[in-house]
Amino acid sequence: MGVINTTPDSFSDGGTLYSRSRLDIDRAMVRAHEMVEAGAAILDIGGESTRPGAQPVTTGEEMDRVLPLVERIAAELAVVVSVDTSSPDVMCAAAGAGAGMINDVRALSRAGALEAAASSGLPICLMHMQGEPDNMQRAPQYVDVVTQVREFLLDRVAACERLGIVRERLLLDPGFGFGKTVSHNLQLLRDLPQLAAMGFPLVVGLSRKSIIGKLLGRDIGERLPASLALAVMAVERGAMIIRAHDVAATADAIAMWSALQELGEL
Ligand code: PT1
Repeated sequence: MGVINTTPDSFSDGGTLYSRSRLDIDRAMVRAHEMVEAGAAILDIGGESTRPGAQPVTTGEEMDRVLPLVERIAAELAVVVSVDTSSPDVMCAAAGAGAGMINDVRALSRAGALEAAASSGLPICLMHMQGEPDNMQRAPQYVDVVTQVREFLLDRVAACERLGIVRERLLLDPGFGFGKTVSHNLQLLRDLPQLAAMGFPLVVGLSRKSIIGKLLGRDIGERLPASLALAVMAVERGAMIIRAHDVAATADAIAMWSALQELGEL
């Protein structure tokens, strides 16, 4: 899953798709084509930054950023378009514009989100977060992070099922970096097989995140090698979808793991 941020303040590639403070759709399309060429099966389009400390945006602003791009990618490219949103209105509009998946870091907790996602008919990724992006890294606390993330996700699955969303439409994500310390993130990665055992496809996003900065002292632009290591570790532990900025490099790293895997099956 390749990441395309349409926000001017993305943590990793903040505003690189902007020219004269306007989102440059043609530049975003070049990025989309490159990612598909490099092996992305899904492109995740986000119009609200959810990195630590980020401020919310209005629905109108999010719509203006995301919809034109969802529409063009869906029309031009053979790839599933995922819309990274918590807003029910954006979910409905994106589904109408050709989106093939909803990715909600708030796991459909906003008023109307469960209903909007249900009526879209689309697959949905439910992610765990403690707090809100604005404050989530202030003092994350868990008694047992793995158990609590698992129980939260199962509660959200149950909420989806009550609205008639069948399990086959759901993917789960532990939400690395969303209200978690370095130790919480490491415990989740170590015990990812326990989360995979819930029986849903797991989405994992660790690409360029601050856990790498905190452990290795690397700036954002120096986090690719560690991101690749984390991607392979996640796949090894049962992740099915890796959310990544550097699609070509990530696809190669995972292809090497796959080659070894296939040998084992001979
Ligand atoms: C993710 C994810 C996401 N991450 C899903 N969607 C972001 N399903 C946005 C940091 O610690 O992991 N899964 N959508 C980006 N959010 C963050 C969070 C970016 C933490 C950076 C950090 O640096």
